[in-house]
Amino acid sequence: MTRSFHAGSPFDTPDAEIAAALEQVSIPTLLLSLVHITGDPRFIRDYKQAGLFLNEVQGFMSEEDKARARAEALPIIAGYRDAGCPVPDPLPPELVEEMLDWAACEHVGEDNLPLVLEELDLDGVDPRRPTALEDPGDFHVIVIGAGESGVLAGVRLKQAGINFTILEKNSGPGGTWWENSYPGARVDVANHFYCYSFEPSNHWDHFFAEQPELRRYFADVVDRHELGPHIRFNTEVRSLRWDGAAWTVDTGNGSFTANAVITAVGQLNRPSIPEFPGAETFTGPAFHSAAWDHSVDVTGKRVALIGAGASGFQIAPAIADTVEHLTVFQRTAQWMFPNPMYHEPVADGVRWAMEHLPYYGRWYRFLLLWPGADKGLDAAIVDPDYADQGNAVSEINAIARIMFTDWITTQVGDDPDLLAKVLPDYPATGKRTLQDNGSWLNTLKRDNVELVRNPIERITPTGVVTADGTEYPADIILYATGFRATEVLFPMTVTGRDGADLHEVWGSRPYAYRSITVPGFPNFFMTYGPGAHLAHGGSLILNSELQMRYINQCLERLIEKNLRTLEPRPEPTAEWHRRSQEAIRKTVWAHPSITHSYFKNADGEIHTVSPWRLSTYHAAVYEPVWSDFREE
Ligand code: N01
Repeated sequence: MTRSFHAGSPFDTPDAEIAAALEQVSIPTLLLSLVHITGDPRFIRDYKQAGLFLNEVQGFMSEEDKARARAEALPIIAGYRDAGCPVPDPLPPELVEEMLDWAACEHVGEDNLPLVLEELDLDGVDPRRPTALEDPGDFHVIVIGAGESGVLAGVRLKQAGINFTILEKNSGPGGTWWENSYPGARVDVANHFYCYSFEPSNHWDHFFAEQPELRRYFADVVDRHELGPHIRFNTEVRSLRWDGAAWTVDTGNGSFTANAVITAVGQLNRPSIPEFPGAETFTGPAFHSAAWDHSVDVTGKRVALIGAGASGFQIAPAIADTVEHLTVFQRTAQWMFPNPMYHEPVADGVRWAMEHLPYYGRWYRFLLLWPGADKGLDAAIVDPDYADQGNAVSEINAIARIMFTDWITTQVGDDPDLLAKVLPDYPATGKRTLQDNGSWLNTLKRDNVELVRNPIERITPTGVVTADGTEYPADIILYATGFRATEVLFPMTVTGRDGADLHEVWGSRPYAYRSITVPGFPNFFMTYGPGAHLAHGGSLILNSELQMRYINQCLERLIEKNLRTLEPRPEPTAEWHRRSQEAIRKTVWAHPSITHSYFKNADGEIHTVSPWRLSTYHAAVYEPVWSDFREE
């Protein structure tokens, strides 16, 4: 039997080191691995988890049970080592399902199994990998962007044997993780889930990696898959035009032609800086969080931080102890999710287990996926029968509000002024909920930090003035004011059939059939397009993998049937858009109390966010319904 990566690599670790590692691992995950090593289901039947909650990976098990599990595990793992770490026999499907239910602390259910089993990938076959085409000919694909989804597109196109070129505006890969180098930048989805299913790095330094580590991860994937020769860096796409037979892609660095185009530009890429009157008169350095000017030293300076969404929330704690004074201008208070692991390093013992214990990494991924994905949607969907709609949209949503409120009030303590500023006035999870380990409120409580909730009126040469006339002096202004998230594909011009301009076709309401294709734009595919943003959780990498499998199938169809064009028909596209809009209006994100949110366009409508469970979207893009497409 060949050894799949997921089965763990052989080891000769001495008993004492194994015992030390077992002190650090997730015990539920260890027990699941023991079932694989021994084939004996008693390791899940003899132990019970008390529950599964996001970022709590010990199943709330008692200390006694955890100690018992470690004691049982040590001789079994030592025996496995002494036997040469043989690849465990596959487990019967019923037992895997029992393990899933045990790990989830609930019945995972038929609907979720296809997605979950794919993510587990116990067979180690990389189930989303495309089959290599027998004769791809000279069909050529342009991928726009070498961030998370562009690198993925490269991997999958290469595996399929399709010619491709990736055009990237930056001088290296990683997209968001290349650009966002501000102090404190780190991911807010746990990394053992926020990584490609087929490149499950076991080496993360942190559970929520900092930007340099993420940037390295994507560069490593590029190297391992030998994508370098396919990428043109420093090449920004300005426009693309369908000429009836092919796409012409214009960049600041030459023109390219392609049979098909895949956009992989993300939604959170183009900085948005509000037009505050007088901003141009400010005499000090002023820059956006995604374009951090590392030549500017904030040490000992008076810093105005405008915006406190996910980026500002990370910047403030990272710079507060070096600046002389920090003024944080926050328009809307944010809900925070308690996450004690947010800044925690991954212990050596955990890394050892990821590397060597069979399927430990796969089950750990599941422990992150299950509570971290569709559970968030449960709390976001409006229950029309819930009475107190101003406060919460459902009973679960109300419970989240109580929990988050408690997290905030306990930390603030006896400071009613601060509490009034930091407690949100809209239902929980109505905007992106931030991961928090207490660092935000600790920062706001510092003597050299002030949180301002009054609206900004103007900027002067020396500071920021709010609507009440107060001037806050500043040497540096940091704009952590987010991105042009609702302007999909901005600022590129995309011209399709008969000269149609995609942005004119869309207006302020971008749409796409299954978030990927648009009628009138043949052989044009989007990753992370309209309706693909995951506001409720999950990992965008997972979403991209599902989308890319679908795109690969479309390309395969074009090539193998020798088609000239493929595009969705208007009727199924309109139907998908109608259903998506109907669903999105019944979520907390559309709540009328939320006036500012990057999910909403200028009209207060939501077109970029997915209202679907991951399993629903998985089924929708598992394979194309060809009758929904027009082929030529
Ligand atoms: O952007 P944001 P971000 N006057 O749009 C404020 C991802 N991300 O860069 O809330 C005054 O969330 C705005 O105020 P309001 C993640 O998905 C991930 O912080 O609109 N203020 C808000 O405070 C995240 O959600 C990670 O009222 C103005 C801030 O600027 C997304 O990127 C890290 C204003 C913008 O917050 C974007 O996060 C960072 C105005 N005119 C980002 N206009 C991790 O993985 C805007 N604001 C950790």
